[in-house]
Amino acid sequence: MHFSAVAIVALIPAVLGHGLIQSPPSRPTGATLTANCGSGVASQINSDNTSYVEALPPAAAKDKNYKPALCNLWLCKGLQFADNAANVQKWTAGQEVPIKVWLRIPHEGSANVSIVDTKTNTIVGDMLKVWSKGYAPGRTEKDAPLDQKEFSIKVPTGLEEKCANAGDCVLQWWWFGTGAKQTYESCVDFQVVKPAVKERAFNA
Ligand SMILES: *[C@@H]1O[C@H](CO)[C@@H](O)[C@H](O)[C@H]1NC(C)=O
Ligand SMILES: *[C@@H]1O[C@H](CO)[C@@H](O)[C@H](O)[C@H]1NC(C)=O
Ligand SMILES: [Cu+2]
Repeated sequence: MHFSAVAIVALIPAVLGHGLIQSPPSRPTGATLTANCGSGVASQINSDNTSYVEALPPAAAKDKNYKPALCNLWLCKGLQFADNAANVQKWTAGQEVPIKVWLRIPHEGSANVSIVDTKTNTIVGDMLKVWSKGYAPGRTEKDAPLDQKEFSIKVPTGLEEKCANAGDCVLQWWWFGTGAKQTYESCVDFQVVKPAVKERAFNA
């Protein structure tokens, strides 16, 4: 067609996406996303669920079904707890949780993993993982060091109240490609449960 080769190459990063948490299962799209964020946002994520956040606000702004009070595009890309309610992880303090990230297309930059209070969109406690630079270098997924794609986090102590109810907290992976100036977010839903052993001792 009449696209130049340069234009086509420039289009690829916008069309193909970038990354998400593959395991444990991260928030997918669903009926609640469409209801709260609108079908423009939903169809963007449906066409590429690893796509970047910056493309979403313009899509939402055009959509009369976008409800900013229920859809924060900068928290889990607007993906909704109700669409992931079947995949709530049950964790205990101190547990090591293996995480697997799909870095579909690398864009070197920074990344981190933290627990976020979904009501206030604030980070709870310390970052669980930080790559302040050098995250996702190279051109294909295999260029990225294995420990950027497969790592584990330790569930902090003291979240048994704050994160007792599914949906109140998420584990969020956040990556910013410095050159591309694109942000990627992916969230795991979990609840922190009290260890069974302790409860038995307490009741005795
Ligand atoms: C993302 O899309 C891929 C197909 O491209 C699918 O296999 C995967 O389950 C999806 N993941 C999420 C979290 O939506
Ligand atoms: C976490 O990562 C995001 C994206 O790279 C970045 O904007 C933010 O400043 C980081 N925060 C910390 C404390 O590393
Ligand atoms: Cu890109």
